[in-house]
Amino acid sequence: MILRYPVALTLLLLSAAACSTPAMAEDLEEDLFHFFDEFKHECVRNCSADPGPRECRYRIRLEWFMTMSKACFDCPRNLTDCFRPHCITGDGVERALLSVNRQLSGPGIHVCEGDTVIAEVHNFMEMGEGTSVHWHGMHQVGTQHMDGVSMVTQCPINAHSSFTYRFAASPAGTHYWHSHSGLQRSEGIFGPLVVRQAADPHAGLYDTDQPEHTLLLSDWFHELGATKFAAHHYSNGDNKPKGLIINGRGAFAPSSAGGPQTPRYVLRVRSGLRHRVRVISNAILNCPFVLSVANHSLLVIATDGAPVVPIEVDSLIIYAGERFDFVLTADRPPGNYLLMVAGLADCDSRFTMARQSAIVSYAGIDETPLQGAGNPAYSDMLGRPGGRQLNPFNRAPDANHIDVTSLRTPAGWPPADHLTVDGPVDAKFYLAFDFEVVNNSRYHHPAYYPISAVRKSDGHLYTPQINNVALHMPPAPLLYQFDDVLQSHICNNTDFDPSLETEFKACHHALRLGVNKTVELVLIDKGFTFDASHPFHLHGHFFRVIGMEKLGKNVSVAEVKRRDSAGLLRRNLDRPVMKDTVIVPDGGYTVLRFRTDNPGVWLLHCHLEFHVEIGMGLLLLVGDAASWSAGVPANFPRCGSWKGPGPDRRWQQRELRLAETHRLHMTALGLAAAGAVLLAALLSVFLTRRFGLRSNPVQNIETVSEAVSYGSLKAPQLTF
Ligand SMILES: [Cu+2]
Repeated sequence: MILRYPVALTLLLLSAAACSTPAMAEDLEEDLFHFFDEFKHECVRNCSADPGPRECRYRIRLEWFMTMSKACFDCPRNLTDCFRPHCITGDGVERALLSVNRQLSGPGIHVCEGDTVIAEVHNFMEMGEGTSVHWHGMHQVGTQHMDGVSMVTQCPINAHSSFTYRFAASPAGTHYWHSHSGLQRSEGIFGPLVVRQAADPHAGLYDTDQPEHTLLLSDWFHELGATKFAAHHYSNGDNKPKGLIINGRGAFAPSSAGGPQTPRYVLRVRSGLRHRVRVISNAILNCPFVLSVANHSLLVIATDGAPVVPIEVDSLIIYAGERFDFVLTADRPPGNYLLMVAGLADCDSRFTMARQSAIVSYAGIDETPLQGAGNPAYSDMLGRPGGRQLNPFNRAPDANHIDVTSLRTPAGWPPADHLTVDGPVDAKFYLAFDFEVVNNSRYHHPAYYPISAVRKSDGHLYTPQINNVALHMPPAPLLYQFDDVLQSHICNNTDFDPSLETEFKACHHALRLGVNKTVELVLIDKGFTFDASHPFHLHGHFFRVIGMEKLGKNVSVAEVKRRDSAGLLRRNLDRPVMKDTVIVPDGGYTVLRFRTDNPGVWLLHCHLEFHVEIGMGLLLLVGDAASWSAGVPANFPRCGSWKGPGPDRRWQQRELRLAETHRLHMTALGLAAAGAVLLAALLSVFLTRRFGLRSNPVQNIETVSEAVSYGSLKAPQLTF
């Protein structure tokens, strides 16, 4: 039958192919660019009316892209073009970036507490780099392998690969997500993550809580983060951000080009309503943001996802990784008002005066005339003079400058208080930092260009560390490949000979903590080198901020310890604020307490990208390795047989020798080994004399010494 009608059959097949081929191509195309709409996703809903839980799926596509690309057509001369699909304006200055779904910021994820977030991350980055995504603020109880820290909780997602994160949205509050691999956060991989709850203790304080009222603030370079990093660490390039963006938008000010500027973000409000506004800082460099709204006050009701007793201020300062929620009441004459953000520290009037604004536009008012105008002068964007300010930068608090230790957790919150910290402290650690003058061998070759030989103006680099140790990332995720990491490379400062204080030291810097203990951390910013403050972020936990004080321009660890023993460190145990990111005043301290109720490997680190990248962090090993890996699926991607270069070979060899000496002296096994070595030596001498065999132990020692010295031209072996 078929053979009798070959022509008809061929025509039928051809027509089927003609119909199906283009359709398949279309499907594929649609699939690749089928990005979700952050404001219209099915999981965006009223969590009181429909608490769920639901499964919420997202696709996150990471790729290199450009601001002001061809997708922007005639933007900014034609403002409408600035809102075309794939048009990323940034602050109007052209630069390469890493885009998420061809957007900047990446799309927001808005869910209800208890929903399951299922996020597919597709790595389309053309430079072949691996990646991972951290869900900043999520505690990942029982899902530590979803914390998204490359080489700590997972292997990086390889080029041309994808990985699906799946975790419970908890705790509620304003959070965000960002790459936790290398410098990718500085290149554009970040977006909001908001978890609303059915029973918000502050529900009576606002009328609306819209996803569009989430503001993600970031400092923004006019070049690649990697270029800036290399220029600063290997030469005399600066580390000062040029501009700021709010939700990926802004007008660069001052504009050198003149002419129309790219549009700023518009926050639409309705007269008479109280709007909950959620603010996130993605600061990359040392750029605390002071935020205020012209002619309006801010009623702050939460920070880092935890509610606080409401406090009314004129401005607030938000540090890298922090979040604040405030109520903005639209009670002024209808019009356009600027929400102003100005950078302090490395962004201040001494450097770049980095600043940005969004337009708070009352319903029925056209904001377009304001769009072309650019930003006001820097000095006009620092909040109302004499006004009340929350979370001050590097100054002692007073009636008008309220630090976070003055914030209180509402009575009865959280409902099941697992965060009691007024009982006995099981373990206390002093973690001190500064920009240390050490030959960081990664940036100052000890023989060719040691720090002592390089002028400050030529790129002399101070190294931010914790307790004089730099965190060197492990070559495999400690969470479930603990045994694949050389155990002698896991250390903290007590493992080093105190005489090595001024030497550069690096290892997989870690503190080992028991489960369900109350731990107190006294973070000390010695502040001798610069007046810089560091925002510290803890993964997997809330902590309570029970103390904070600026003692002077600088302070020694010995002085803080002396004050502590004399009972002079201020501690408040009356409903202290719950946070996961906090500033430490320069020349002062911040005291935190938390319960180790979430076993796993958790990073505690400075949230300034250039600082953590070169080692300002440490790993909290809560519980034991066997219990961590038990919670990780058997088929979870592993790092295979990759070998890391290990930390600096010089100290490593020295420390290994010290450790060896220590073992030989201190343990019975060591004594036995020493005996065996002695016997072997005697036997060797006997054999040499008896049979004339050659043995030259002195030469062997010199060979080892040469191999580990940077002064030698022989490259050290970098495998272990
Ligand atoms: Cu830092």
